[in-house]
Amino acid sequence: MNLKHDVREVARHFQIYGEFLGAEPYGSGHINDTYRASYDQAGATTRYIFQRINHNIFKNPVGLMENVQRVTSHLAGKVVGETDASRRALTLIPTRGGLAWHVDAAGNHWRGYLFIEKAKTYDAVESAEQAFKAAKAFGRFQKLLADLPVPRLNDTIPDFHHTPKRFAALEKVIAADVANRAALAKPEIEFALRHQAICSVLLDAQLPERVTHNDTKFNNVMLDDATGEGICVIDLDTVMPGLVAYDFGDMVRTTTSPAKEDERDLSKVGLQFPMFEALARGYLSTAGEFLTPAERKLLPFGGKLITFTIGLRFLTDFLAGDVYFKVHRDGHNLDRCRTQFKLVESIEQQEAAMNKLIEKI
Ligand code: ADP
Ligand code: GN1
Ligand code: MG
Repeated sequence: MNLKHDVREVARHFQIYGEFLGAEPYGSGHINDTYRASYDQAGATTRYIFQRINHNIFKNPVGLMENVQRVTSHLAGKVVGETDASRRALTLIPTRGGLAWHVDAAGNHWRGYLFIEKAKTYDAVESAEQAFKAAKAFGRFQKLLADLPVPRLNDTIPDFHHTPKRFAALEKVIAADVANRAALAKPEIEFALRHQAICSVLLDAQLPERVTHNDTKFNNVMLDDATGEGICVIDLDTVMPGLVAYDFGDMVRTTTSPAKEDERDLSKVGLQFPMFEALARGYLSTAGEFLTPAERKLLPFGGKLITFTIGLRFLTDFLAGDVYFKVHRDGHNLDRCRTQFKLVESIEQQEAAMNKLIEKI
């Protein structure tokens, strides 16, 4: 296979014993380049993940890797002694020079992880049980990081979930219309502009800052093949100080509608209440004990706001000519935006019931 990167050459720099057998692109993330590599270790085949950090998006890859090192070692300390401990937190592979990342000749930053075997990620949720288990794992993740020692983690992307700034970025690309696409997205632009009033609600609510994941989409938690348990939270690039409403919100965005993020048949997109209920119960089973009343109350709103915000970002990228998210077909970002806005509408219709349920649990 002709790969975009020479993974064999990258892999040489990591402390892995055995013979490199090969590597292939892996996963469906929108940002980094992920490869699964196989090794022959004394007759047994063992696998590893190598990832190239997208430095166009993460401008400070070293600061990012410092975060990842601190977070993974903190989590490893928490799960030590549990069965299957090495599958419950990501484990970085050190380089031959003893660092947690390798910089290649082209200036790319690479990291290696133990491959979490016998578990999978899913691009679309299949059952309420999965929603429960994923949310429980993300809640536990926040709980385990609540006592991460100072200093504050680096902001790997400043203002990542700052919706008013995301809104302003959209207004800017609408005005410039560099790719000549605004005419193709009229209803979506109108939808976005109509919703400006919700943008600053969470920022104005004076919620506590915590260590949060910030990218809790359903395919960023690995579910155990045998038990379905959310065994390991992955994709730690955006773990930084944030609000729990965004984390819960991104779970709502990606686990309450059974459709894929880029589904074209919008009749398949919508919040299914039993999924939301499972999600809320799963999350509160681990995070419930540390949330303040205000945080708890704003969880459903977080679902609406983050879905709207990610929709804004897809729309912005569509209008800018697809410069941020990886795309695999024409109009891909517009399709993604449409599913988000459809889901926002569906949440709006059910928001009162969602709020009531959170009060009840
Ligand atoms: P991105 O930032 O591009 O989304 P991720 O870190 O989420 O990258 O990785 C992409 C995919 O690779 C994940 O959805 C998951 O399926 C797989 N993956 C990542 N890390 C591991 C790991 N340590 N073990 C097994 N699979 C992994
Ligand atoms: C990106 O890396 P990935 O694919 O898990 C994005 C998230 C978006 C998500 C939408 C660093 O996540 O913010 O919510 O796509 N990550 C970054 O699917 O921008
Ligand atoms: Mg991911």
